[in-house]
Amino acid sequence: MHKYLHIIPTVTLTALSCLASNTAQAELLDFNDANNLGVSLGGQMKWDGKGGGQLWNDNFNFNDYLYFSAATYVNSFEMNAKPWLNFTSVNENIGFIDIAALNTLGETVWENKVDLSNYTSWDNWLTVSVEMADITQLTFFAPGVLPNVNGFWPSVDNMVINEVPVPAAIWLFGSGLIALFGIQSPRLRR
Ligand SMILES: [Ca+2]
Ligand SMILES: [Ca+2]
Repeated sequence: MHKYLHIIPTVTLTALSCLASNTAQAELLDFNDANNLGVSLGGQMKWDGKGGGQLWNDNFNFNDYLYFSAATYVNSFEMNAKPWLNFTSVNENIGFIDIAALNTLGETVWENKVDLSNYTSWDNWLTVSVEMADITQLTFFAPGVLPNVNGFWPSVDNMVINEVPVPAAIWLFGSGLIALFGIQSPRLRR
């Protein structure tokens, strides 16, 4: 037996299992059903059905949280400056909100300052890209305190989770196939 031959089944099986498990779990959380959100809400994060069903950050002087029941690959989510369809308030001061993603160890592994000034129309949402693995919590920092000192109630919708980027999966699978044929071919030519 070729000295590298034992690696082939391992590499191929690893690639296949990565593809199978990750693509199978890819999921869109549309938050349309209050009883089946796919996340737990903390702080002042709330749900509202006006406009389709979305989460919104109540009380701009306190942080809000989303929790996953298990470590999750977070791809992206959408945000709007309004908490629900046709919302108006004289107290609005729309602007920035800081967001962080924490891993299973409670470490902040991703941070972003989001400007929602141009996202006040219900048919215009900002896609926030995260693309981080092993996430258990998203923190939406209070926009009403330093450093932003804005006052508004932004909403969150259409979160994509567990969708591992396709190029990486194909590369893994491809490398398994190359190993398979690359090592076997000299013997076949004899
Ligand atoms: Ca929705
Ligand atoms: Ca809040």
